[in-house]
Amino acid sequence: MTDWHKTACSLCYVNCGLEVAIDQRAITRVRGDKENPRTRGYLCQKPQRLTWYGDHPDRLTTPLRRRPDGGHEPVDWDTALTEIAGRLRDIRDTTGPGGPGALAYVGGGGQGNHSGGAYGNALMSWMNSTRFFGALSQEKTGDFWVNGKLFGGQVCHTSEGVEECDLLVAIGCNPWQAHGFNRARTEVNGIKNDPGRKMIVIDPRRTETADMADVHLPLRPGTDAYLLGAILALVVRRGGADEAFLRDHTEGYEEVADALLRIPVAEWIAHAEVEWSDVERAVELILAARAMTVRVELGVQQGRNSTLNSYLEKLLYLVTGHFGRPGTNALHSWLIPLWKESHGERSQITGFEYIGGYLPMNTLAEEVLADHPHRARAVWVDSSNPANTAADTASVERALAECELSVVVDIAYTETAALAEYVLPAASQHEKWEWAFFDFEWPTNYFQLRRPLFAPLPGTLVEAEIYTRLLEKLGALPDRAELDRLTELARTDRPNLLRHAAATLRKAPGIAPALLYRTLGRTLPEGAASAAVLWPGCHTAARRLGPAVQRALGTEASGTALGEELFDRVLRSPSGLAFSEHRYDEVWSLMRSERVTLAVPELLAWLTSLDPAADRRDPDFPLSLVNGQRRSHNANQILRPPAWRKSDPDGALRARSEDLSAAGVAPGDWVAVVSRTGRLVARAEADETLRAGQVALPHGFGMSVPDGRGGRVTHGPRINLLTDAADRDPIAGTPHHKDMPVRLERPTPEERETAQRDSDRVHALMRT
Ligand SMILES: Nc1nc2c(c(=O)[nH]1)N[C@H]1C(S)=C(S)[C@@H](COP(=O)(O)OP(=O)(O)OC[C@H]3O[C@@H](n4cnc5c(=O)[nH]c(N)nc54)[C@H](O)[C@@H]3O)O[C@H]1N2
Ligand SMILES: Nc1nc2c(c(=O)[nH]1)N[C@H]1C(S)=C(S)[C@@H](COP(=O)(O)OP(=O)(O)OC[C@H]3O[C@@H](n4cnc5c(=O)[nH]c(N)nc54)[C@H](O)[C@@H]3O)O[C@H]1N2
Ligand code: SF4
Ligand SMILES: [Mo]
Repeated sequence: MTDWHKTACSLCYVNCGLEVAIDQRAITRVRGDKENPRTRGYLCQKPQRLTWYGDHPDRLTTPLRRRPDGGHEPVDWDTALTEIAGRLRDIRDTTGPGGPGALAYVGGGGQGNHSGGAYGNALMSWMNSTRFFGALSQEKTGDFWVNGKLFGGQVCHTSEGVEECDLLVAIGCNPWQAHGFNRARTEVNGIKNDPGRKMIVIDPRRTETADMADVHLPLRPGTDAYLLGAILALVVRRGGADEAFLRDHTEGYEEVADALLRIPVAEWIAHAEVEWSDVERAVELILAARAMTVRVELGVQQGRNSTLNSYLEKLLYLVTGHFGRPGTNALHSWLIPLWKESHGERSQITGFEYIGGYLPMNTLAEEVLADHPHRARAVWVDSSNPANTAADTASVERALAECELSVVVDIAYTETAALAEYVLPAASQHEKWEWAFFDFEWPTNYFQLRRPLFAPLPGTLVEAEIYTRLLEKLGALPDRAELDRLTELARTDRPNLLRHAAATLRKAPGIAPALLYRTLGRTLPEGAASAAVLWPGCHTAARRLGPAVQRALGTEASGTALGEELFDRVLRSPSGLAFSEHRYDEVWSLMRSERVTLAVPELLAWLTSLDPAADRRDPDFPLSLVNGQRRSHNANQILRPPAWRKSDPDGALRARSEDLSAAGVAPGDWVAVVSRTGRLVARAEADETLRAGQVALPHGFGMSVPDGRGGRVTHGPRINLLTDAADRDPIAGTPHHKDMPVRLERPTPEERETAQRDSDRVHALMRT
């Protein structure tokens, strides 16, 4: 009989519940966990060889320190942490007042691991630094900014009612490959096979999802704001505004309507280069919908007019009143919000606003390299691989080389780790208690605290331990006697622990995570110490969401008792649990003022200033590159062994045949992709589902892997060599990864030879 162990998939942020069979340290079989209340047994094609996430030749097993020659040497944990602590202290002590602190922190969590982030916050607090960067700040911060304006808070995040909608409008996303919501393939299939349910897809490419849609609008890349503006104008003109909803729940509709009705609809639709009749049909479906939900992703968020797009897609469901009901968009509650609230603070170096606590990821290099008294002097990276994933690889590499201290916490020897001064090996997500805060559901919301499948790989530590040891070396934690006193109180009087710790925390509130880990953590069952940081979050959630938590847990407990019960239930639910169950009308209580502020002056001004005539492409770079397409076998930078790729072994450049032949390249040949910023060579593959003039490179390649003969070889394109970090959204700073101006060329003979040799080496690894 197979012994199945519960965990979750970490290959995308849906985090499907899994059951796995294991043999020693290997995962031998994977199936969906039917007891996971959120994903209910669902599984896509990606996690079958999940074992390779934590088991490959580049797995780190010892701290590393950079040698003068640029290579790394192993050092023991105590040496690494002592040296790093000394350097951090020096940097803190020599940083003048009035700035955002000298430490730039990148990451803090990936697709399935957010435990480390809480402890990283404690380090940042000790460093008096607020300079956070991360994946979210090159995709979602524009969305957060708009939410701040509409709903009164940047942590007012929206959800989609895909399961119950009768119209799904998917804009700039490809759920068939990228998921983004629960059970995506099942849900999309369900809509396709039900004549009463419809789907509109707005994507330049006829994606797998678009192919299943009732209406596909294959717009010209970068024209979403025009098309969405035109659709909104038509909907309003045809009586699609929900007057009762607007009157009861919103402010400022008149200004919005005024701007929408001035849109030159025909001109903007022509600019988007879609068929009038298709737009008509889409508008009819929207007008007829009983429950419409709008789903967006990177096609609009990393596209031109990114933050404006986020506003328009939200207006589409707000103006039509498809909000807060079954099958529509809504907000959602959180166990603990994944990001913070910002209040208009700005970087002194770039002028960009902090959004959700973050600065734009692609200003990291600027913050380090600036000739400015408040420049970032040290870079700390945890669970992120910016040397491959942040815009403009060359400048990121320069920033890592030129800063005074760089530290990477990862499970793998990544391209970023290779450049760091210190590398600290973390236990993998299968070797520790772990969780993600991607709880984005409404009206019922879920949380899963995963248990370890294996003990930490020898030489590695869980992040909680790494950061707490470092804070101890920095003298940030109280002495042993005080820790023992609080540990005993955690055992005997947990509900009042914060009161008992108040005096200690008053001196250094930022250390709370590490303090809880060293005290409450020691009292938790089965080594769940790092879950201690969830305890105050459970109390806050119980206070904020009271009745919704009571309903979800089926309890009448309230106040402190409810928080305690929630925490216990989290600890005791290996498949995850519903922690909140809302009534639909509670959506208003999640906003600051219970009303939506529809008119956002900055964005209405932006909309009004759109000008098709000024929206021209550079004739030197006439093609639009989707730089980072989600495909069947890519998963960010998480799975490194080449043999995992069951398809697309080289990470091909895809283009229509005519765009390849125009460049003198045949399918299967090597092709050079040239942008204003860089150049790379990729395998060419014909793909007639792309729009003419649109080409695509995959996300999730460019890893440098051991070639099995003592050398290293780069697997597939390092796509951010091409990205111009300055080609970005004016509000959120998000790079325009999904619409990058490029041209294709035939590679030089040397380029072709190198590419073929590397490919042969990678293919040899795939066979072994
Ligand atoms: N297989 C796989 N799944 C993943 C990931 C992965 O690496 N691999 N990564 C995960 C992560 S971190 C994220 S954020 C999500 C991203 O998920 P998605 O955003 O859904 O995926 P992408 O392929 O990046 O881009 C979506 C679509 O945008 C379209 N697009 C390009 N330009 C435009 C434009 O101008 N307008 C419009 N409307 N569309 C445009 C592209 O043709 C593409 O089909 O995927 C998650 N899931
Ligand atoms: N050109 C272009 N660039 C892009 C995108 C694009 O579409 N185009 N997409 C952007 C998007 S949406 C995203 S989300 C980012 C993703 O890019 P990143 O933020 O760099 O995140 P990941 O690629 O998910 O890398 C996760 C890292 O965490 C490590 N890791 C895994 N588990 C653990 C753990 O338990 N502990 C620790 N400490 N480390 C762990 C992995 O080894 C890996 O190095 O890329 C962005 N960059
Ligand atoms: S949808 Fe995402 S989380 Fe679920 S199995 Fe696939 S890759 Fe893993
Ligand atoms: Mo992402």
